[in-house]
Amino acid sequence: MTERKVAVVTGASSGIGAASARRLAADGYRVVLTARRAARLEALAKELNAADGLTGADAHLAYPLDVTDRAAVRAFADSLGRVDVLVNDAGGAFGAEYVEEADPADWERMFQVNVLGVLQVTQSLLPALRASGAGTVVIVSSTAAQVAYEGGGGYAAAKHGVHALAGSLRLELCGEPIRVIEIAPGMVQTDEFALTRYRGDADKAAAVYAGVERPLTADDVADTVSWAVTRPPHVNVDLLVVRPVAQAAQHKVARRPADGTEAH
Ligand code: 8X3
Repeated sequence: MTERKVAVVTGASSGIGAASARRLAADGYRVVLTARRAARLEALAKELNAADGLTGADAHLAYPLDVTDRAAVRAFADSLGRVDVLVNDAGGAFGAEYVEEADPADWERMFQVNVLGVLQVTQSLLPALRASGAGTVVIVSSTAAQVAYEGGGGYAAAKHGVHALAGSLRLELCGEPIRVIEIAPGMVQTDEFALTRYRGDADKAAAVYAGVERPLTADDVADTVSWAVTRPPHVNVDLLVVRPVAQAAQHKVARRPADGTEAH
């Protein structure tokens, strides 16, 4: 039996999920990495195991999983022993069309991964989190969980949905030793988020961050995940909003124009 506390991280193949897994491993957790892309997960688990000198049952684990596959999520939960922390990071934005033009299939995918994925993984792991005596559920939402913006209708609707899930769950678990933490990042520059939203259009993805002085990185958000998770168990960080200094609000972003002069 492992002595380490166990943290399950979804969406751990890249971006905030991978950074959070790295950070929680550094914090001393045994990390169970899940995402659909097995090769990436296995490479990260191998890296973390080499760094921590872990082998066998104590080792960090890569478990390929699609959080939208209910039966697979159940089987995953059944395969686990101890679980102290669950970080729900799997998510994404698919398309940036205005509501008038949006494809309901994109919205359905966004609801599946951003809302129902969190529901299914959280439901399935609650018994183990409860059994830990001091469980933590982290939901990585977005500032899109708080405000709508043009072209963000489906994503904002899904993230508002998972914000509501976090709120209901926190109320329903009141009196139990499980805390529910929502972390809402604003502009974070990762390899894939904007590229996925713009369906692989690298120019449009790059334009999101153009001229912005230091957008947040995945490591910056992982730092907040780590901080919230490592507070004493009676301390619940209900909602943590984190943005780059250059983004005062969703629509208020300071950008340097291409000629280098300052403009706000
Ligand atoms: C990502 C932040 O501004 O693209 O969740 O909605 S934003």
